[in-house]
Amino acid sequence: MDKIFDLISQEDKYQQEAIRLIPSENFISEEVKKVLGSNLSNKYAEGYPGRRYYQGNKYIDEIENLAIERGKKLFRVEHMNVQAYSGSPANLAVLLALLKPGDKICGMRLADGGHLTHGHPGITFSGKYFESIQYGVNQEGVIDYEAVAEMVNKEKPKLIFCGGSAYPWKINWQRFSEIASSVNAYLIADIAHIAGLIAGGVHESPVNYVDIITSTTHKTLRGPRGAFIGVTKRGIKTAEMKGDGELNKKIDKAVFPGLQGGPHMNAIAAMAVAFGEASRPEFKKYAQAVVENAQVLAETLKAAGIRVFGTENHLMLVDCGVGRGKEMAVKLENEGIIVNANMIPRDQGSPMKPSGIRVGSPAMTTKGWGKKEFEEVGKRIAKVINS
Ligand code: DSN
Repeated sequence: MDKIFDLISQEDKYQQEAIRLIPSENFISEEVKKVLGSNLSNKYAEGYPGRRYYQGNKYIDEIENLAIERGKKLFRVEHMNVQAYSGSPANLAVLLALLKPGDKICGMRLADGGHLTHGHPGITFSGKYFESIQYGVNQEGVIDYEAVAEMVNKEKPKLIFCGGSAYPWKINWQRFSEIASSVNAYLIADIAHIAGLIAGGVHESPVNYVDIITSTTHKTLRGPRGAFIGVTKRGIKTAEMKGDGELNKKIDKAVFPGLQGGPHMNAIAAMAVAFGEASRPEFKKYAQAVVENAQVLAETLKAAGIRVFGTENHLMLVDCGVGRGKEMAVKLENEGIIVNANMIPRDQGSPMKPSGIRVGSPAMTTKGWGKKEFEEVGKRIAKVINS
């Protein structure tokens, strides 16, 4: 048998035994797993339902339509594209659809909790091919909305991203909407981290405040690795008002043929299954537990004298002392507790030697952990950091 199967079974065992606290990871259901490994991998389906460049797509069209319909209903958007291979291509598709190279974009700094695709300067596509301005957080790690408004008013970006990868607080969608409207900018909510919390009803949806919602489907949403781009009512109106034409078509054209070729139909079908799972009452309970468990963990760490940023969602940033984040992450890994090193707000360390770790509750909550287990693991983490 191929060696790869042996490695997969070792990884399986490791995933079952480890305490997995990386906030962007989760455990998919057996149904999602089955669909990912199905013969849908065999298909090529460039194009969209009813408009394919290949024959033989009658069932594929139904599958993609089902994913779209379930996704639209779950996130209450007018249009959904489910073909982007993951979150980064989804964000790039939005930039390709709405802007010209060199246009100005605005997003949260990576070091403050943002994402590479939100205009991180120098090395990324979003930072090299667009002029990027970046906002940050205050001393407490909360977005400084007044500073964002001031910067946006002065710089007049054409597009603003809100949302991030290491931001432990709720986002004030309404405030962002006012800021974007004041300069007639498109507003994009990247909800990759909190999509499950929104689907589960424990976080407010940005749908009434933003033009486009992008998200991965594998974090708190607990689906396959993939992404969607949702166009809101507001987005359709904004594009019309700007004379930009039909936003739905622009997004679809940007994903295919703009950026990608054939969609991964196994992932799209698995997304349909995950959307179905996320619309059930059990998922609401799950989302609620994710937030409660994260809060118990944060409080346990704080009670041990550790500075913690958060939390109102599924994750927190834990101050381990200047430059000690990676060292702590490695020590915790040796104890079977898996987290990632991360910058903390106003970090005195560096990206390669950050001062914090990022910790989250989604995966272990899926495994059935409750407050007791999160309190226990909090004490173990505190012991390592304080030693
Ligand atoms: N790398 C993802 C995360 O872990 O949050 C974001 O791209």
